[in-house]
Amino acid sequence: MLKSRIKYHTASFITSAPDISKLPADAGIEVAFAGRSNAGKSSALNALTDQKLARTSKTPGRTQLINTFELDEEKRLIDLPGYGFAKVPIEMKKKWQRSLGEYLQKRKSLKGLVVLMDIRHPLKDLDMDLIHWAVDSEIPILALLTKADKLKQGKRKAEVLQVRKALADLDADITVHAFSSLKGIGLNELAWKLDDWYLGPFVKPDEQGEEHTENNE
Ligand SMILES: Nc1nc2c(ncn2[C@@H]2O[C@H](COP(=O)(O)OP(=O)(O)OP(=O)(O)O)[C@@H](O)[C@H]2O)c(=O)[nH]1
Ligand SMILES: [Mg+2]
Repeated sequence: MLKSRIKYHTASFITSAPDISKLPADAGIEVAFAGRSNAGKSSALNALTDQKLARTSKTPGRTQLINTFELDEEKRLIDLPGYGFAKVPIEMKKKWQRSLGEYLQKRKSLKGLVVLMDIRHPLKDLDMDLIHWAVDSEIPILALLTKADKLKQGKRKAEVLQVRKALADLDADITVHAFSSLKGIGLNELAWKLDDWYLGPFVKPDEQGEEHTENNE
């Protein structure tokens, strides 16, 4: 059971949009899952919601529509089509790159981007393009290094540290965690970050109403 403030298992499918212009109205708060095809976006959404909401596949490039889900009227989750799939015609790739950039730049309700990268080969050129667009648009990022179950713990930790170090140079709001839909690694961290994006930072009950005095000396 997830220890989150929002009950992610209540998510339900709203619509599949063929492109950005057909998405639901740009209101409320939206969090999108993006990454290379086969990175594990749909699997992560299914693990988070504990449902078979998003179609997963062994064939990369499976999710070509933008699938949208809602937690309530004000909160949406978006499963974006994967990029970088070799067999997609170049024109389609360019079209998708353009609309992805446009989405990140123009979508007002987009309050957080989950970037999923296979822990065994993170930070490819297209991942960096995506991360740069989000940083330029001041959208906070949660980078999940997926399929962490494929690595032993030592190597897993080393990869996380390396990615953290590489992204620290951007001086942006970016958090990095190891993740596995299969083993539940990083699932609470994902839910907590989404809680923060949807509801604002968590304040412990005993801290409520108290002034922050640390910097007031
Ligand atoms: N070992 C392992 N395999 C995973 C994990 N997450 C996903 N996979 C596998 O990776 C493949 C792709 O997963 P998807 O969730 O469909 O990936 P996607 O990013 O949605 O792919 P597209 O929609 O094609 O862009 C499937 O065969 C999954 O079973 C994981 O945590 N561990
Ligand atoms: Mg998918």
